[in-house]
Amino acid sequence: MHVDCVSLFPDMFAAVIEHGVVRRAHEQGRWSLEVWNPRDFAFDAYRTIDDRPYGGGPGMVMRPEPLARAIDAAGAAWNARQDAAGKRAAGAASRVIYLSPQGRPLDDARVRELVALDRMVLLCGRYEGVDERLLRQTVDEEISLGDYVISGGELAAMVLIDAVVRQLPGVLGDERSAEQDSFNGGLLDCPHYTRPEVYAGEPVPPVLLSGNHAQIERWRLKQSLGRTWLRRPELLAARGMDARETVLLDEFRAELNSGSTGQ
Ligand code: 9WO
Repeated sequence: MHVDCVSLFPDMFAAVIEHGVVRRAHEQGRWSLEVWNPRDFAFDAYRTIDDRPYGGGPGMVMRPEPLARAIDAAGAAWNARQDAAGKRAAGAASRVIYLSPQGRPLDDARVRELVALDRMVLLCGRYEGVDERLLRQTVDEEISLGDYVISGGELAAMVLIDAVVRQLPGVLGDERSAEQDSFNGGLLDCPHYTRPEVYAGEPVPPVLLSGNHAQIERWRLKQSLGRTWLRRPELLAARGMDARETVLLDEFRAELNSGSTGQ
């Protein structure tokens, strides 16, 4: 996977190159990153990348031409590399993605589809946003991470990079990747505990100390179902439950009413 980011703040992307699982995958060549600064593609005397909004109002809007040139330059560099590797004819899959609250909400299913791309171009807006004509003509897809505004698209782009890169083949260990299969099967994660056995008067649920792996697996699934039912009922409705899961969720509800945290 190759990622081209178009951003006025190239240095921000050190955050994703320099840390953790995503850094290791980068070092191993599983993905590559190039950042393109629209400032370098602004050719008027003042190298303007933004201007006042037509119709008036506060703030500034990013001009389309420097963004289009930056995106084109990224595409040309990619094509040249593909040609050099003799891969051009194969027809690689690329998408130009704009990160904004107007986009389609990102979920695990879409992340898994993006993993199949050879290349993503992530357009990072600043100020009040990007000229609509650039979005219409050049952007394939608009993605939102949620219903809130942040100061620019960079942090959202890095969240997307992290979510996609950790799903690339071989990036997470084998045991993790099996368990990571499809967002814990469409359920929220179960609670986790580590040492000490009693913390601030609260013990670890005894079943986790029992060594009975079938019972532990059963308890974890019950907790996942219960938490999803309590916190994100729409996820449960979207996914449905089999007979065993229905029994487990009934047990969770009964234990909730009796105040038991138990087995
Ligand atoms: C800025 C602003 C200032 C005053 C009044 C209204 C305003 N709206 C915005 C705004 O939405 N700016 C955006 C900043 C322009 C596009 C890039 N920016 C952005 C992306 N903010 N939040 C995101 C984002 C991306 C993905 N998922 C959630 C939020």
